[in-house]
Amino acid sequence: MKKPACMCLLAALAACLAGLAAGCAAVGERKGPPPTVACDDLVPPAAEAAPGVTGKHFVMNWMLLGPFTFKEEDFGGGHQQAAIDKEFMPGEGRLDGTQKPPPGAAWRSMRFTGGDHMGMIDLDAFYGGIEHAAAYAVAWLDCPQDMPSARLLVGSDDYIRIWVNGKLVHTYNKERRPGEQDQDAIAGVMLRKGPNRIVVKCVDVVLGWNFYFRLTDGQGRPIFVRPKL
Ligand SMILES: [Ca+2]
Ligand SMILES: [Ca+2]
Repeated sequence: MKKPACMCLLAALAACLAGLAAGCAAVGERKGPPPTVACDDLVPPAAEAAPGVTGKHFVMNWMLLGPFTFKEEDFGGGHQQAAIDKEFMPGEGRLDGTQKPPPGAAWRSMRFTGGDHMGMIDLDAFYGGIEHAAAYAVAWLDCPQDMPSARLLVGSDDYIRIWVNGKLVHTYNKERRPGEQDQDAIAGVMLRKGPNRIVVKCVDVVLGWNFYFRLTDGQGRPIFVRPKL
């Protein structure tokens, strides 16, 4: 049965409030392509650049697809690490914002601010504090030149899987953990001149649900991210 308009408005208001609680600024709901809405510029560091990290080094513009919920007893219960292996969307490593979401999920473009946690993409607040859930985050990073040995520095609460230009480059599926900056380092990532697609899958078992994502060059110097939105 079709929901009354007032119910839809209430749902939209609740989602908006959840977004505000997440310390993120809504940049508008997407209704379809183009996927370039979440495209940022990467600015490689100069040779003399200092290694200091600021909020401007984290990728904060993402197209989110979710939430995909599961049950407490799924995946063997307990820590439920196997949830990160589940393909909640077919062809998950190549999501680009054009795929039709299943019932209960939606594409939404968001610019997060991190709030009190520099660089945090707070999915738990964004999705209203739900448990046993997964979401995808897609971003396009525009490189002015080939970067053959970029390094990804990521953190997650709880599990995370990452694809770069369709290639699986990282999975964290050990103990549940609170998310922090730079928990995992992925070296030798090839970024090519022009747009590069990043797909993140992040799974929450309980409580906090978030991830962090920044890049450095091969020498560990932070790459600056210039939002296009
Ligand atoms: Ca949660
Ligand atoms: Ca958690």
